[in-house]
Amino acid sequence: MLASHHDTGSNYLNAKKGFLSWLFTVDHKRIGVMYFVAISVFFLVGGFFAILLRAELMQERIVNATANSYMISADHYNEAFTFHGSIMVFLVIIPSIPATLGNFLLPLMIGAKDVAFPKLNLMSFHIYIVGAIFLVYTIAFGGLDTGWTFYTPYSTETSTSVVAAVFGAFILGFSSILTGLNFIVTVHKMRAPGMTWVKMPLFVWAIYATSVIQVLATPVLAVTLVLVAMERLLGIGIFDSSLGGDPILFQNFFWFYSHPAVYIMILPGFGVISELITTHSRKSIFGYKAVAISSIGIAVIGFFVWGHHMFTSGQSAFATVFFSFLTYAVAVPTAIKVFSWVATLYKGSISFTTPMCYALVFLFLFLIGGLTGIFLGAISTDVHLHNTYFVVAHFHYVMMGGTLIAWIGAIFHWWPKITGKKYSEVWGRISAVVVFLGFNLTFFPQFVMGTRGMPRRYYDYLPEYYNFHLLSTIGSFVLSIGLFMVLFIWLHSIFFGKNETSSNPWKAKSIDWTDTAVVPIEHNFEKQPISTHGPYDFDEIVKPAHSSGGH
Ligand code: HEM
Ligand SMILES: [Cu+2]
Repeated sequence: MLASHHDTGSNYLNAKKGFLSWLFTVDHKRIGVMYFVAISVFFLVGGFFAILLRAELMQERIVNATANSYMISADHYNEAFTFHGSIMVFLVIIPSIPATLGNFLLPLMIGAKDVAFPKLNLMSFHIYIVGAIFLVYTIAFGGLDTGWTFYTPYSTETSTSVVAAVFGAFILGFSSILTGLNFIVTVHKMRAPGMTWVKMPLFVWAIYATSVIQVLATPVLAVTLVLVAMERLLGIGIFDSSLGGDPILFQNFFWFYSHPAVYIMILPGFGVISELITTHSRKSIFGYKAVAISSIGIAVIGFFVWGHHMFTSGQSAFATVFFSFLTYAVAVPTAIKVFSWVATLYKGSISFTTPMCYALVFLFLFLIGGLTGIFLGAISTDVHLHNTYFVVAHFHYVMMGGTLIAWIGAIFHWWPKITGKKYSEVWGRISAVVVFLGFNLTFFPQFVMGTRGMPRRYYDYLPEYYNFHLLSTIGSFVLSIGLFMVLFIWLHSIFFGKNETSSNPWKAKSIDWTDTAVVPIEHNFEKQPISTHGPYDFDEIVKPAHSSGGH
């Protein structure tokens, strides 16, 4: 029973009962929880394929091998990395923070009863599930072997289920667009009295900037994917050069969405980190306005750098220089954030809680991920590194080391608010260490072998890369152990964890903690909250009361 000391015991979790009361809820918190469950399941599916890939790559080169001498054949290897990539990008990383925590927290943080359009919000979730079914359908029927990027001309020629997959991604795009619209209107129209733009928590700024990109960029992907399907079904000659089309046009379209999309992935992570670092070091954020505005800066400049994915695609020299320059420009607002977090930590009263540990893991890994992006943004080095494992390592450091780690840290941070339960702090910290070690062991060797020329997306390789692949595979096993620990901590907390008794165990200052019950009630607040101070006005240095739970 989830009860608190200052309410009647009724909260959003127990207000209504039964499976259907969840499936058709319009409560933004329940919708957030449903996304959380769905995304976690897809993460397990995507992770399964990752382990399959790593297991194959652990196999030493077989002399005089045929494609079928290996654990998985060359063709199945192509399918495995396509499933892994598309599931992780479209079903996990893009929706991860916005759909789960954005939904759960946005109204709570700005003191609103719900998002602006609750029914539309529910619809976005249902659309997400339908899109996911189409994408996952290809695993069982017809396969998919194009890579998550669906590059033409291969995607218009292969015999696998490209149409179903792009249709799935098309549908998922609508979920993303509608969620973004909903959040934009919510931030503009639903803020509590007194909550000016500069009093909004930085997570809200980040979700806002993300939503703008979602609304502006996603339609381009949708149209592109429709064109791929049309090309396959009708041969209209958009991308096929024999019909007068241009396959490079696809790359321009695709990256016009997909580079902004990497900021859809990382900006919410940035938002999370600003919350975790301030709360767990009892410090106001260093340079609030700079951090807030840099999110918008990243969102805007991020639209003009897509050509850095095409340095070697025959792009003009002028375009190449132009895109390289802008790529450096986008690194500036990113660096502003990193400096600001470090300055916030400086002389803070840091408590090494599980969320803080994950925030530190994020800082370390994202720094490596971001800095290696600079090597890729420089034309002379990218010509060598493009399509090698260096790129694979780069984007895993930013997408997994960044977004996913932030997501896990955030779930730990808001766990008491979401579930009303405590979790094991000790095991939480241990999991952060195991994930950190496993992650670096998996992906750091990939930088090294990438610089030495190991190409990406190959099921086999020359003997000189064997040691790197072996290390990487061992690392992936360690990483899996760490992630399963996280899963068990959460499950253990749900079934055996002690009830949380404080409505604000971390002594945070934002409305989501200060004005809600231990577990928020159905319409969030007993009475309309009024914003009287900034989200990081920690007046006294206090150690959080929440220290340990169910161990
Ligand atoms: C912080 C500054 C960053 C810079 C300067 C940067 C730069 C680049 C460049 C130039 C490439 C193309 C490399 C090539 O294919 O040869 C690239 C690839 C990539 N980056 Fe970044 N990046 C940055 C951050 C990020 C972030 C935050 C994410 C995601 C959260 C991300 C995700 C990716 C992905 C997914 C690819 C590879 C796509 C593919 O070919 O499959 N990057 N990055
Ligand atoms: Cu990019």
